[in-house]
Amino acid sequence: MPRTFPQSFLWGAATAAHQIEGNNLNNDWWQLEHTAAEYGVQFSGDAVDSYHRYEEDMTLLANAGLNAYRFSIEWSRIEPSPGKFSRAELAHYRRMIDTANRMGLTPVVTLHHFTHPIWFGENGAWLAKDAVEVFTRYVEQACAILDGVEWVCTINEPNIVAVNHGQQRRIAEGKDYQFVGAQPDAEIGEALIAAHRVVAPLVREATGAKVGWTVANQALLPAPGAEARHAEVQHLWEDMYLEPARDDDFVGVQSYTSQMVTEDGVVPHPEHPDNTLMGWAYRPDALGIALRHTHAVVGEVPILVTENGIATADDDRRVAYTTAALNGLLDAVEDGIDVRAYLHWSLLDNFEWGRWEPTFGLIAVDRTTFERHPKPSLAWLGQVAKANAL
Ligand code: GCO
Repeated sequence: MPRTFPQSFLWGAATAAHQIEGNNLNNDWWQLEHTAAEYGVQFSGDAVDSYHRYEEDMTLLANAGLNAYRFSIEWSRIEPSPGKFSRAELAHYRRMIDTANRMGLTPVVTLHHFTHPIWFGENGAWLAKDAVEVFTRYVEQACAILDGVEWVCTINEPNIVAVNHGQQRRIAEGKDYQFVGAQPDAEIGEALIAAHRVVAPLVREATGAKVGWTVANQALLPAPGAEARHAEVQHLWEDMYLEPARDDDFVGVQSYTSQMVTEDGVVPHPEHPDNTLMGWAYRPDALGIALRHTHAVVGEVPILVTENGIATADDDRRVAYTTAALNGLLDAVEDGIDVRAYLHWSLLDNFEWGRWEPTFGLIAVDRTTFERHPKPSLAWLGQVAKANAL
């Protein structure tokens, strides 16, 4: 018996500007790529040139039978210097929204996906006294192009932003980069929460969109005896970011794997040596755990799965992983959890933040010619979407 998904379910794929556009010369990641070669960081360069090829990318998605596309707009293009906004770039992103709508793809638009303008970083990034004000000024300008957009995400994975920027802060303070055991910097986290609390109602009022943010969920499970430590880590890594979502129109769940919490903190599950190209355990059951935990914290706020996927060169494994994850999603729905969307990470093989090897895409890209090569998993996901059943 096929298992069916809720009515009007959104089926799509997700991307982020810096990972696919190419030549985001003016953001902090571009800067990092060009200063952190010693850590083996690779360049985004032209990425997969989706800045110019977004129409082709959306066509592939829509023709496969999917009905939604999550993408981000790039702050550093829109506000190349403080308070100076580029009408041309705003118009570019408006064209993307119009293109998606024309193709029957519901756009899910992210305002901040990991990158900020270099000048914002030089001013102290999220710890600057005026960070919230400066971010709000950008968001106000972005609202002008969001007319008719139904779903807007303010900040992608604030909990991971708090890890990454916490590292930058450590380095600035003369401490070493922490390869193991890095945790979210709670002070940066508080600044991100403050920003979200200001801009979410503003976007809601200006555009009528449903507004929320998307939280990385690691399906954290306690090692025997480490329950108290687990509760602390759960708060620091996820719950402090989920709690503000109780006031929102939706929350995004982003799930890839499960991790364990011991007295030493977050560690990989020892019993899962079966790794992916990210070095993460193969745990498609993580999505069900993530949905249940998120629901327990946010209550009746609707949930969108805004990212879920696997880095693998074996496309059959991608289908197997996604099938198992979707069964976990259906179990959660059967238990009364309000899940409205499944947006697969990712539409395209892309720049995985310093690395090109982990391929998450439903579509492969030849990085010399930029030719797109859809993988069988794209057609498969399209069939599931069209049937709205598994
Ligand atoms: C993330 C991201 C993506 C990553 C993906 C795989 O939010 O971490 O939104 O940018 O590429 O999660 O690591």
